[in-house]
Amino acid sequence: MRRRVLDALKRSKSPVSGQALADELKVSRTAVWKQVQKFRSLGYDIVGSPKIGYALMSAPDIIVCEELEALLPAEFKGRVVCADRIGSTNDAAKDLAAAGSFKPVGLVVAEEQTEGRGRFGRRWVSPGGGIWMSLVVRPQIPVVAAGRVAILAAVAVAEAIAEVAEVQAWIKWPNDVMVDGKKVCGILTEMAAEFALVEYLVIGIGVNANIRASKLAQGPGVATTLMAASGGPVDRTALISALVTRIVAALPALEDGFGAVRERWKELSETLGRQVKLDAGGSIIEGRAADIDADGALIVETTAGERRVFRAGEVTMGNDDKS
Ligand code: BT5
Repeated sequence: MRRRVLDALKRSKSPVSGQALADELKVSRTAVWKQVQKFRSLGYDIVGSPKIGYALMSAPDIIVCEELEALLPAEFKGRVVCADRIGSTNDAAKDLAAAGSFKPVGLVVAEEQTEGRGRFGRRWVSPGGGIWMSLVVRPQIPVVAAGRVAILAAVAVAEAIAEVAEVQAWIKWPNDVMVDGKKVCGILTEMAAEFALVEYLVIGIGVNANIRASKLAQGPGVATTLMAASGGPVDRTALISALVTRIVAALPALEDGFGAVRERWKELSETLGRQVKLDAGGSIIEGRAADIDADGALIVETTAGERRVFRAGEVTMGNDDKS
């Protein structure tokens, strides 16, 4: 019910009377009025007059947990945690998953992170206006196949950004999502395993959504935000729901049919085919990024003519065109 009043107002180009809303949603006019009041208290600017009806003038840029939950697949019901400020959503999600709460799935979302983490313990800048979230999933896969999740998640994020923010996003190996050649999203996947099987995976995703680029302080040319790229704020709730829905729908491909996900990753890749410098734990390898293997490892053809496989590392791209 909650969401339906808002959806009806969002859909309508002109004001809608309380009676029309009540008829459409098969509830009383008082119930409609109560919902309108609730949304107003959350910052939605809904004007209303008895003669003309209700009209939604503007929506606040906040993530309302109930609203988000209503957009997610059914298994998320009661398993979405929203916080204003948190250390790291990955840590919170891990705690909940380890305590057995997030079964079969779960999601933690925060408006701000004070201890946001990147790979190798690096700091992830997470001011208000971004999307800082961690998704817990429990695919029945061996630990060796877990690398595929990063590939699948990067594809889901790039596609969800294209769908919701309407900007073209590319993937930089292993799992950065780039817009206009700058980083707009980072993904940090962590896992708990028992013997050689995955117990749960925490997919941490940070998207610079509605943040002023100056707040990122990553230096010009390095990071960007969706707001800067698309010229206006994006609907963060819609983006979270689009990417979570895509990831969950694609999970069966971890076990069967991963080839299609890999092909999609390759189409969206801005790394493959380029001259790269790869920093693999201190040693620098130069060559052409030739392919990714079935588990998401990068295959580089070195200048010495060798083919080498890298599971982790840092890529810097050369200035050649991707062609
Ligand atoms: C990543 O690491 O790109 C993974 C980032 C994952 C963040 C999410 S947010 C939700 C969840 N909770 C967490 O605590 N983490 C996850 P890496 O590839 O190591 O990149 C880190 C580097 O990116 C830093 O050293 C900076 O140079 C740069 N950086 C930091 N904050 C950034 C931002 N907001 N946008 C773009 N680049 C950033």
